Amino acid sequence: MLEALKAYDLEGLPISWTRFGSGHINETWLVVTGRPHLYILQKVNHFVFPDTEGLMRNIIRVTQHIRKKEPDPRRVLQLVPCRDGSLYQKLGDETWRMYEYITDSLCLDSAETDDDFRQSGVAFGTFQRQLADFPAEELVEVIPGFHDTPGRYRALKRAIEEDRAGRVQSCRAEIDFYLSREKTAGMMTGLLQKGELPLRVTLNDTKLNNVMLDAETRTPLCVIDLDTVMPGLAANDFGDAIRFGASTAAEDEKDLSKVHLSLPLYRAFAEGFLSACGESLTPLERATLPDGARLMTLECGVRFLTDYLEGDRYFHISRPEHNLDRTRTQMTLAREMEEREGDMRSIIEAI
Ligand code: ADP
Ligand code: GN1
Ligand code: MG
Repeated sequence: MLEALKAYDLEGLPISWTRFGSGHINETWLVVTGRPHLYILQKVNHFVFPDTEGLMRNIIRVTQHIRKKEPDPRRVLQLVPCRDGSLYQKLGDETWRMYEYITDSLCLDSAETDDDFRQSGVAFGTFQRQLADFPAEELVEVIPGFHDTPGRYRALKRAIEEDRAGRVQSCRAEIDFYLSREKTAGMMTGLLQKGELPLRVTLNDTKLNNVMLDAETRTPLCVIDLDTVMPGLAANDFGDAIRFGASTAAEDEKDLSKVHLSLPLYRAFAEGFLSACGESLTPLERATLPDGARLMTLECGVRFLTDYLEGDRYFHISRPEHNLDRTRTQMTLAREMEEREGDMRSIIEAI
């Protein structure tokens, strides 16, 4: 990390560097200089993102595109160049990059009020609108099949067959839950293949903690974590946000009696998202937003379970059964989404 820091000419001398944030993927550091000036230094996760050059090219292009429309530096991520002018550096097989820290901001792991969540909907909807005129085909598909739910099921079945970590016997109930829903997994990818849903530039990782809000007004500044920007489906961005943010408990809550789908939070997000997307969504895109929520929850649960069965190689964990706990919260949420499907649809229709 100190080696990576040396490549930058910062405003002031670094006086502290600490691990930061609650992301599951990258290694994130907050660097503070004596000025004081704050920076975010990140090591990109190589196991998750083998093509870090393609990934960085996507981020550079997307942030430049947004900056043309939005010159306020707090409203789009800003890469800090190394001394030699490059916007990222390779150290052996590691890739490091630095961003300006977004000052006077808030990054929430859970919404404190319905309005916080509504504002995150505005942030993700705005991101989608800002990139509506970006040529999606010029982006690198950094993780092929990222939201290919049937593909995620195939990976789960491979993991069950291989049983690398010897855990299959101990999670029969979880495996049965997910496999019994496999027949529903291909709905969105099927509509895309038939040309009924359009490909958009999407974030593909719309967790609440990937949005920065202004600390004072609690209105959106910008979307962060642009690693997975790729062509994708609007309903998946909507759905992944609901999966994470409309839950009454954390993604890794052990006490499942605390985990519920909050319809007030769902409504708040949908209002914010749809108001910011404007007229850009087609009627079918709007109608399939609730399906996006159910499928993203199922898919994420399938991914956590797969990683658990493979011995926790993908998501950062901080306790041995962390991925299994995450698998179970997603089951609880997915089940509630099935039960409340009618309500979820009526809310969208009413907006
Ligand atoms: P991961 O892929 O691991 O989730 P993120 O890019 O989301 O990595 O960063 C992890 C956390 O670091 C974020 O949730 C946020 O709290 C913080 N963070 C990242 N970039 C910035 C930034 N430019 N300004 C302020 N905080 C940031
Ligand atoms: C990861 O990077 P982070 O923590 O925002 C993951 C998402 C999952 C999420 C589950 C690149 O997101 O796809 O939905 O964890 N990102 C990647 O919390 O796999
Ligand atoms: Mg993140």
